[in-house]
Amino acid sequence: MQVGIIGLARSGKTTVFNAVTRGQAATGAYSASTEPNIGVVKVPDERLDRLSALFKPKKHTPADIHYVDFPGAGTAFGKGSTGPGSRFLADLGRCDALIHAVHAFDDPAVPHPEETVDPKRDIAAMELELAFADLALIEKRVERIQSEMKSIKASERGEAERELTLLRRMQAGIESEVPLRTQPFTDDERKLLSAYQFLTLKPLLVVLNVGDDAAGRTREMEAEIRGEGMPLNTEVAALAGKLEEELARLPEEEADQFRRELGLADEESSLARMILLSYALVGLISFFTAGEDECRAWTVRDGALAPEAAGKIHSDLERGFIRAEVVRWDDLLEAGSIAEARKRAKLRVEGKLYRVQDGDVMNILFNV
Ligand SMILES: Nc1nc2c(ncn2[C@@H]2O[C@H](COP(=O)(O)OP(=O)(O)OP(=O)(O)O)[C@@H](O)[C@H]2O)c(=O)[nH]1
Ligand SMILES: [Mg+2]
Repeated sequence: MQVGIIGLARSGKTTVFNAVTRGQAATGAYSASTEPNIGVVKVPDERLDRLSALFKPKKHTPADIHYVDFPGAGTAFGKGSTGPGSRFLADLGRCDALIHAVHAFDDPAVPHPEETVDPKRDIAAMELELAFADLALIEKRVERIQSEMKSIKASERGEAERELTLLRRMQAGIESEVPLRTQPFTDDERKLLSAYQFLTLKPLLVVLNVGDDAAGRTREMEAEIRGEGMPLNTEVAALAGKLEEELARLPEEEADQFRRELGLADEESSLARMILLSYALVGLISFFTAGEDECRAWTVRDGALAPEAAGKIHSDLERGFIRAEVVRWDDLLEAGSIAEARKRAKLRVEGKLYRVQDGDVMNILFNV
């Protein structure tokens, strides 16, 4: 899974990125880089650990989340935000979810580009920016279909018409301020849409980057924003970015000690919290592949069918998908081996329409 971090210039994107990934990317005046920072965080999963204990594989590979921190410098949009107006539009499109880092700290050394600190304004502005990018994408696609309409076969015309109708419905929705995240789609429509990279379709986590002095009041600040009504499939998390960045650089014990001294001992680490929130927000589940070579966790969206899951492993497996052998992770542990699971009729053979369940261990049979 890939999560993109966007926001106004100097809102603390890189600071939040460092806090979450234990990264060392340069921030502030030193962040002259014009390329995104990329950090990988391993997702802890006890089920995978237990599968590895059984198979003793050569390789143990947890799922990971890639965080991409887009630079503020060198972007085309407005006052240098890394929103969709930037040259990173295509990169943003490839993200599974977005984190919007919002400047919610007051520091004269780091003035807000709009001069005042106003998270609600910034949240609304970014939402608008994302909506505009989607409208532009819809328009382009509509024009394309219309120009192709004359030359396509009569048998394919129906499909093109259906797509046009869908795009127009989406457009009307966005124009009346309903982001794609909250518009209803059938499974078929979703499948069609997955070929495009609509930004308001992506789950969004708003991270309020608050000052150190507010570190103990993060829950209150989140509640205040939520009270205003957050759109569906969005979440808000407040984080004292700079403080968390510093804590993330310390050995765990020292960081815990610090947290106690600051009266923050009850708070989960920002790292754990962001992983959980990102996962829940995107609606992800994990499935496993297990054997003597490798035990590995994979992530796929909740609701994905077997071929889509297979495609996470390799595109050939999706293209040439024949069927999948599936066993629940705990059934496999209890049986002790695939062969024994098969004997106990715990191993199922599933086809293209199988909806993958969280905790499935899968073996994909394919032919390309
Ligand atoms: N006081 C305070 N300063 C912060 C906080 N978060 C970030 N900063 C400072 O604000 C400046 C900008 O932070 P960055 O993380 O580089 O912001 P950015 O959004 O990545 O900036 P660009 O990539 O240039 O757009 C740095 O000097 C940070 O140290 C915070 O919570 N409190
Ligand atoms: Mg930055």
